[in-house]
Amino acid sequence: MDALTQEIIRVDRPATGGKGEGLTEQTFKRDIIGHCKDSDYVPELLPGGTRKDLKPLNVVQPEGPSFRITEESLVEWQKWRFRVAFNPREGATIHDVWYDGRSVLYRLSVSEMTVPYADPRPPFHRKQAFDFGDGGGGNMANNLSIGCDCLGVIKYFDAVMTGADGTAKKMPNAICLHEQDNGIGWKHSNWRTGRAVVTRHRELVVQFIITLANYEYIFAYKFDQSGGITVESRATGILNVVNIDAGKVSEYGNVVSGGVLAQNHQHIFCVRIDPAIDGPNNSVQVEESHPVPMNAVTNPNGNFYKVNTETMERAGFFDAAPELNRTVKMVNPHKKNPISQKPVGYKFIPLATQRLLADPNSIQARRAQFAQHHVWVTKYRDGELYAGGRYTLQSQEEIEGVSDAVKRGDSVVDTDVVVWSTFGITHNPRVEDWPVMPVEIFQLMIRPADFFTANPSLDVPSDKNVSSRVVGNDCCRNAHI
Ligand SMILES: [Cu+2]
Repeated sequence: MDALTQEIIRVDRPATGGKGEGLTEQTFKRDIIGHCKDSDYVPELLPGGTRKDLKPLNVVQPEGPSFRITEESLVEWQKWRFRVAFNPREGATIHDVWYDGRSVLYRLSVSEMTVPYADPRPPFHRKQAFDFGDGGGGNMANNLSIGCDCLGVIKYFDAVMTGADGTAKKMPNAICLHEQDNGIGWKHSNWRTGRAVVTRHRELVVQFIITLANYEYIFAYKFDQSGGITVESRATGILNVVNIDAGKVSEYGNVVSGGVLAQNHQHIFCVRIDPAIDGPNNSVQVEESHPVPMNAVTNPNGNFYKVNTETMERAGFFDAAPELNRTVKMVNPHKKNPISQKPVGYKFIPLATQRLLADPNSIQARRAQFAQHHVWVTKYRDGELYAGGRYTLQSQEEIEGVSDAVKRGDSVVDTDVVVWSTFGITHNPRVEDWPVMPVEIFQLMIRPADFFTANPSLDVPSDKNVSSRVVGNDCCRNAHI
């Protein structure tokens, strides 16, 4: 359609064929949905209803939560202290993170994500979402509801958005904050004395959820008692699908239900980390563990491996290397750990997930340079927050995203550095992803590395949880072991 004259210029009928049929062949029957089946996920529409063997599992905090919120956005929880903010583009962002009076991060955010589809048939070759740049992680945020999206004692943060007419609009419950138990934190049983000491791994979770058309993404910033920060992303919702003729299969995706072709695609996220390890001026080290050939003098038994640490001099990019355990360390070069003599820092191991698959000359690849490498290191610049550039909607290429920032070639030694971590999933859909997809979980684990002088969670109490109890006899009468 010509948007100006509102005139229809052409009608395209997408191909619906299977393997071996051309990109534009018109193979469909007149009744194009006759072979499609009902696909429901709403409980009252399920033919068999929901399962009946679940008992309640309550999260009870009789004395209330251990966190404290003041000045609207200042969160204090045990030794952590940070601020929570919200904006239309990125959704929830974390600012000014301190642990026990020491600065850790200046800002933490989900910067961008892209979802390119791999079906070459027109018009599907155009399918590529930039969820934060196109729709807005904040614009599309859900109104979270108690007892469903978060369990336990919940603090909700409202957001204020700008309406299309420029007026301020309150978006209630856009972010939730709660504590959760994530299994064991640390444990040791002394075999000499028989004494076991065990602590729980409690986390403080800042969560927001976005719905972008068919998909849902659940993002969580999780702070733990050992000084760790985990950025978690969960993909769920409904696959983006197209029609396929009855009985056919396709090399462009998987048939997940009658007449339903779920096309192959990728989801590639980028998390922006602006560290402030004991102050704003930091450096980035890349640590690798290399095998060493057997050698009569230095490695006579062949078991030695060497750890190489290099400081990045200039802005640049590199990729995950699980074969070298490649690790990114954000360090303060002026402050040494008194025990290890190494600079204090925080580290993460880039997730070794597949990078963007589209041909480097394709529009998909040109629009998403950030998705072509796992780690980007840049020097801070005001307003430089978006990995895929500020304007992604109908873009032809990535402008002023991380790849342009790196091209400046700034020195990144002992300065205000920014580290960008790209990871994701190559999603070749399964039948089990239909009609609604079980969550696919990613976790970027940012951990202290010689920042403290010992395990910071040593002083977590190992108190017994008094509301836990042994299963009663009546419950397991029919169990056979
Ligand atoms: Cu997917």
